[in-house]
Amino acid sequence: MTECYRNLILNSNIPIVFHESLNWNCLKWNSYDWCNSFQNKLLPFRCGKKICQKSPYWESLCEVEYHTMDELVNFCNTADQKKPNTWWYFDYKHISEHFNNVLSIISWSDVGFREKGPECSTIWIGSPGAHTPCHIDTYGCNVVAQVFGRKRWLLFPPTETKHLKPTRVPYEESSIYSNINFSCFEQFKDEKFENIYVIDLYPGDILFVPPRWWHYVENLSLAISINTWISLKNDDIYRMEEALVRYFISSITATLSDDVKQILLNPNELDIENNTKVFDVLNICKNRNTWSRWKSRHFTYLITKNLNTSKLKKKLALFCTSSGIFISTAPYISWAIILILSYNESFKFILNNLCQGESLKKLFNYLIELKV
Ligand SMILES: O=C(O)CCC(=O)C(=O)O
Repeated sequence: MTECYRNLILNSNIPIVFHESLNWNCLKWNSYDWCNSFQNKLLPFRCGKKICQKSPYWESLCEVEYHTMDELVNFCNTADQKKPNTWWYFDYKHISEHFNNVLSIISWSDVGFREKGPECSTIWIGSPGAHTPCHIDTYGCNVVAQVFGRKRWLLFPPTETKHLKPTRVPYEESSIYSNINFSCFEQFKDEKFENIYVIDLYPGDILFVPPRWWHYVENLSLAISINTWISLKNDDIYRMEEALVRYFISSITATLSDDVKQILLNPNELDIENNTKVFDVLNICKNRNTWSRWKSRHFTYLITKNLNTSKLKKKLALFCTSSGIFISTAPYISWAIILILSYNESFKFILNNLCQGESLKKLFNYLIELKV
């Protein structure tokens, strides 16, 4: 049976819900059992307001407050009277960093992923109304276990990207967000989606989210879910492309005003100038040979077809073979692209298309089409 889950998950390009399929012990726990297992630990909760505004309630707008699990349970029991318009979310937390004592409740081998230890899991605990704005995750696919309470998922296939108003350029560790505020019905009731899946999860349910499906997620009650991401073959290529985009975008925006940055940048990653992670990723990709798989597909094409400067060509060719040289030649690449973009009215168009998740590949293809 567990192999059956695995095969279905790895071969599906639509979401799958396995109802009441988990048999983890914690499914028998009530809210007090959960409180006991967290032992009065103070947890950082993202705190938001249930307000109907035009844009999504970005994670960076939320204040962080520290509370225990007991306080969360009390808050959920009394919030309606005391603070009707607020929610708390302890979200996207690596479980092993916070609760080593609850690791034993998790077994991904029950769903066919024996290679995934409990430590490869993230936990999401929140009050009713706590939510994650609509986005896609750039890498992997997602297996979600609903262990307590009820949670609603709105899921959209990648073909809906055109209707979801992606916000911005994706780069390393990015998710790509939609500009639509799904926590407020008024803001999306007039949008025309061809495909939308509404899935309510109950304790014991398992949800599979295929790669690059958009999702908006909201707690319908005090709810706890635990998930793990399954890596996919092309993740390292996407990771590398995003790292390069991050590098380009940080160069492009370095001298811009904060107002312009607000428009161009991922609201959750305004620290774009911090590029240390980029080089870590590029080095890992170099070690895994991602460079050779990628450069032959896109980069040499860019060099030969588009950048007709022999000096630059030489430098770019060097760039392809050594990440050490990458560091010194990368500004050239950035500036070449900035130059091209700044003379081209399609700048905005290109950035918008970058937002649609194909990152550099798209940029390069557009440059080729535009014959710049
Ligand atoms: O449960 C949530 O609030 C969001 C989950 C999510 O975005 C994910 O697992 O990728």
